[in-house]
Amino acid sequence: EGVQPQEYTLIKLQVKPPFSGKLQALEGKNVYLAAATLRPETMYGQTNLWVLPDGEYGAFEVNDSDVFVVTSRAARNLAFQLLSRVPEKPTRLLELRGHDLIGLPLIAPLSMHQVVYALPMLTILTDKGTGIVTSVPSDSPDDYMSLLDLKNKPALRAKYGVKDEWVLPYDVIPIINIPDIGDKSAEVVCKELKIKSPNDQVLLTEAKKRTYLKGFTDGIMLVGEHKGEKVQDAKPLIKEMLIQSGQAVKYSE
Ligand code: A2H
Repeated sequence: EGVQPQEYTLIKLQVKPPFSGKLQALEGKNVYLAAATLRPETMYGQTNLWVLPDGEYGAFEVNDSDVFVVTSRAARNLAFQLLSRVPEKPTRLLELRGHDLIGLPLIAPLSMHQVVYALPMLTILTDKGTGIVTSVPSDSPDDYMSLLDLKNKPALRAKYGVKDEWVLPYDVIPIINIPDIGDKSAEVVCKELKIKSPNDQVLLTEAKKRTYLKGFTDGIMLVGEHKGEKVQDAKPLIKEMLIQSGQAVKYSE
């Protein structure tokens, strides 16, 4: 972890009731998978959510009605920022593994889809953010490669119990234009660099370098309330709107 605190936006993806499996114990509550992002303006392009299959998560009480699913590490940090009822000890209602979360149907703020699904990503770090990552394959090379891998490999889907209908109907959605790159910058750059796998860290680091800063400095919104505006200008406005409307919260670590 760096010396400077990183301010993330936690996007609240709500689990659609009725609940099944372990989550049945939470029936009647609003349960959110809380995904840490640095790019709240990209939420229009969400196609799914990522969890680490072997990751250790918990369902933590925020208040009488709301529950956040995050790693225990994130819950401890969040306790001081948000789960303030008993700041020193967040109340864990359920212990969960990533495997328990795969396939959950979710309502994702700003997404063009009525429902998106929680899917496995093997490169998630458990010591960063909440261990839950929302997927925007148009603008994130990591998300693009992980989604492509699941789409291309029936055996990979079978290994993690992923149904075709959670993955195959979800195509990359253009949401930001980067002059000189195009409308789906992550896809364009992953193809240019001929990246073959979500584990190709060296090339993915290069892909992120080529897209991330340019997306911020030169990007133009193609969708939403700030269509036609610069990403730089739209980003803080979209972030504030998500927070004010209760669809996101701030989180620093
Ligand atoms: B970003 P930084 Cl569109 N493990 O959100 C792996 N990756 C994680 C993570 C974890 N535990 N927690 C968060 N992240 C991802 C959107 C996005 C992101 C776009 C483009 C680039 C991008 C949609 N996914 O990040 O190391 C999250 O993905 C490029 C770095 O703290 C989060 O923002 O700088 C970003 O990494 C935080 O990374």
